[in-house]
Amino acid sequence: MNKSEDETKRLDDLEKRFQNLEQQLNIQGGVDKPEVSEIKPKDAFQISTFSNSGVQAAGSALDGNDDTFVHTNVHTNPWWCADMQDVYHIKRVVVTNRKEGSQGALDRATNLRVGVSNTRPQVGQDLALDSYMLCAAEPGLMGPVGIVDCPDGVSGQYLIIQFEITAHMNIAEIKIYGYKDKL
Ligand SMILES: [Ca+2]
Repeated sequence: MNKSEDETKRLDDLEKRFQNLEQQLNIQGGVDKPEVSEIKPKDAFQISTFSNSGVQAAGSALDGNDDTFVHTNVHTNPWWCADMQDVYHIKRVVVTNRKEGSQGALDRATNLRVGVSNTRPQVGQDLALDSYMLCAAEPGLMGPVGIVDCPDGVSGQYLIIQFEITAHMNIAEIKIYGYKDKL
């Protein structure tokens, strides 16, 4: 084998190794960006449910109907939580406020906080502001719709919505977007 043949063989080997590597990455999805889609939790709960009506339970924020809303008792920093049943990376959360109601009800959505945890919050118990991983905190009135985008690394099984205010909590809908790690 002369020098030129030797060089050709070396380049061929390199190309084969590169192709193998490419195939492996494609199989593992390593070159693809993760696909973000809507996460649809089946289970939700909240610190308490206002006793006047059973239809204001936590699941009212996941029923796809902007006319139904959750309603807690008055708490300092009331919270709502969805159990996503698995660990997800959260990219975006859309919170729709209740449409109408008693005077000032819309203003209960003040100082929105969105976060995740791998520890299930306990119904009936306060949730400390520093007890979960924060996606975003939005000071002031949320308005009709609050949209928060999470930085990379926000992941967990439980999606938490909290308002830093002493009031009832009323939200009509929560939509969660993210992705799960590939196996
Ligand atoms: Ca609803």
